[in-house]
Amino acid sequence: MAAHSEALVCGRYRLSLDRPLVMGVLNITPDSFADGGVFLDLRDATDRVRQMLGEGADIVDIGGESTRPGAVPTPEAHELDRVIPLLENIRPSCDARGVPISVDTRKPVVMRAAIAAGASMINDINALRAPGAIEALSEGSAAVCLMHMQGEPATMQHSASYEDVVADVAAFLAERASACLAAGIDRHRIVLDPGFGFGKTVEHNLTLLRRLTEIAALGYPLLAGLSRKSTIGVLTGRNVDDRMAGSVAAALAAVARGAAIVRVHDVRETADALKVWRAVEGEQPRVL
Ligand code: HH2
Repeated sequence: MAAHSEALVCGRYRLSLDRPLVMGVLNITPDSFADGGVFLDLRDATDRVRQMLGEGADIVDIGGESTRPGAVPTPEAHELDRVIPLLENIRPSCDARGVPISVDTRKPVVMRAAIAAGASMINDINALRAPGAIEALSEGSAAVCLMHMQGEPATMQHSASYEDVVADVAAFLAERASACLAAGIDRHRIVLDPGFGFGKTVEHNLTLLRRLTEIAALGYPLLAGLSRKSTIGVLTGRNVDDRMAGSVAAALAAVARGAAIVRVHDVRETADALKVWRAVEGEQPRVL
């Protein structure tokens, strides 16, 4: 189980990492692999975020660009039009619950606009490699999730190859964390993510999951995003909308190997599974 005694500085929030946290995902896109087209309507998206808050989300992650394998990049203006109104809509409910909002984006303009509109975290699958991205984060106190990806979403699943996937991913993440530190981003604002499914075969993903403690040893909180991904589909033979149980199992496996945050579509089920998990691990259960 994650044993971080520290807290994550997340804008105006300090998230205690003494228990694993659930990050609820909502994509306001036509083409996301799990929920694409479901929450295009702003009201539906807002309602789903409120529902996730009730289900136990510790962080809400909203995205306006799909990065599934084969995805076509979203123009900046479209991404802003999707994300900022939703952010403004959900902010009062999130603030009332003390739940930080994360924005999943690779674009510095969107990062800056999101932070200005109240986002407390930027979740970047590109690990702040775009020109101007580190600068967008270096002022202020928003947290950043640096994720590993080999290649680009459009082609990343065509020829994934590594010397040693765990060592290669760890070296990349260590370099990106150092770049952030050098730019003045405090280490307590940094989260690392091995990027399950981003330029990785099923075997790469399983190896990373089995050896996640080696990435946790870098000393930063780890985020793991396996929810409904194709590896779960391959292992279970289930379609994307029928992968909840497999995803919960993967989330628990990640937490057992040091993940501090799990990024999931099924908030309620994951939060329940983690409650049982924590009770088994010795924490006093809250009797309902
Ligand atoms: N996975 C997805 C998107 N963003 N961010 C992090 N940090 N880690 C992940 O594993 C991760 C991520 C893909 O999932 P989803 O957002 O549901 O799909 P899409 O990219 O098609 O919108």
